[in-house]
Amino acid sequence: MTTRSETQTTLDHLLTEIEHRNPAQPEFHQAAHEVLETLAPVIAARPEYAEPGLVERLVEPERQVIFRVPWQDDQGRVRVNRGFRVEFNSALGPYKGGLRFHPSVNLGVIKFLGFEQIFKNALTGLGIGGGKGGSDFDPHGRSDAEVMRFCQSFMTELYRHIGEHTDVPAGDIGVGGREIGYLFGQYRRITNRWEAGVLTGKGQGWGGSLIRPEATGYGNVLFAAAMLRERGEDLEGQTAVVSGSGNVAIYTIEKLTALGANAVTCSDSSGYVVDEKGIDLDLLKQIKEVERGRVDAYAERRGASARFVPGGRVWEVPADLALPSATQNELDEKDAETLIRNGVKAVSEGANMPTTPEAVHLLQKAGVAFGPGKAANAGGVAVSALEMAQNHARTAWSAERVEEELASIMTSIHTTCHDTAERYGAPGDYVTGANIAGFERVADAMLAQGVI
Ligand code: NDP
Ligand code: 2IT
Repeated sequence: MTTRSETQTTLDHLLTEIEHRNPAQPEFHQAAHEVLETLAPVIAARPEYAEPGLVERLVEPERQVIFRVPWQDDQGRVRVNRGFRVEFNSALGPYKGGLRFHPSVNLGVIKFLGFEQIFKNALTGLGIGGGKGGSDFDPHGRSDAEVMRFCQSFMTELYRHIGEHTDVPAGDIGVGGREIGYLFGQYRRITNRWEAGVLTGKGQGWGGSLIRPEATGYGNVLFAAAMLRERGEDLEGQTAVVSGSGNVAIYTIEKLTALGANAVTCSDSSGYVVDEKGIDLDLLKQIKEVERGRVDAYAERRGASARFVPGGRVWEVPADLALPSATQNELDEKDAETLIRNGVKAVSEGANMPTTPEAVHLLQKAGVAFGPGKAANAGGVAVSALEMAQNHARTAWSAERVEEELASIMTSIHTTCHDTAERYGAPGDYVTGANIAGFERVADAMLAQGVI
């Protein structure tokens, strides 16, 4: 029987090896550290998990595809971007995970996201493996026609790697309903198949699930509410700071407001808006979803209650709850200190890995309830799996039914993380609970399926 500290030493050696084998991938190293630092208790307690090669296989993607994406801009100039799809782990089901279009995308970013996705998808309990993809293409300022040509070129390579039983992409940063439409159209044209289950996040008239656009934000608010309930509180009357102003942020604000909280901020890469009356969602949706504008336009049009702070971060606005919903490493140690000083009670991650490791440590030490993204934002991919189920049965569920299923999945993820943390001697530590619970499900399937 190996002890926890011997197991941790083995995991630390593996982490050093991961850094050497995957140079210049800091985000992937960060994600691997964050998971492997919490697994010693379960590996020490269950000898089958100490089998040589199990964790080594888990940190190595099953397949990684990198491809050229040439396209023509509106002036007829040829542009060249890089496309990625990392098929990380299919022990539990077809690879599943979003596509991100953002200039910061590189292989390390996609690997961090794909690695997180393995555990997140396992936590949903819905039989989906982990994958992620995207491109360094920047959709900001591009016309619809340019975005369409880019998506068509991207799919002209990607189509050969995906399929309803193989790998099922969806949206992420820079990829929403418009992009999924263009991608689906090109897949259908190339393959001559109506294969609805090859992509999720589709439009409602052609195979998309009701509540998929809302699911990540709604789910994160439900997760935050469950954490508060553990402390004898609820959302009613709480002030919340939300970062981002995209898909996740908008539906986070919508659910917070519906449940009686006051969401007072949103942001984009230009700065943030604080609105003491609470964010006016109709106005925000008009600016972001219809006009594809910047958040300063919100402050200009809203009147006296709102102001725009160029370049600032929402974490300086005093609040009971913080829901980071933009991008990785957007909430650092200094931000955590500010939040703690201002009396924050809970931080729940809508984005993937938005909180730096140092900040997570500070928040947990200060007794703040901390919901890691792989648990808190799993509602999006969970409803994607429900979309696949509807596509497979050639049916469409009502919004009420999907929302009920989402609520029950989020409650179950919360309970699983909470109870697992307690079982392994870390009560209240949702990071440990989520990592161990996700790991157990994937590791059991990998062990049963042999060395592949
Ligand atoms: P969107 O593209 O809809 O919105 C992204 C928002 O974040 C925008 O306001 C954007 O501002 C801001 N943002 C993105 N990158 C940066 C950056 N480097 N610096 C500052 N601001 C930035 O994406 P989503 O809402 O879909 O995704 C947000 C987060 O949620 C991501 O971490 C994603 O991985 C995660 N997530 C998404 C899910 C989904 O279903 N969509 C599911 C689970 C997690 P700007 O326009 O100025 O760039
Ligand atoms: O990070 C995520 O979970 C997503 N971007 C959603 C993935 C999906 O397949 O719906």
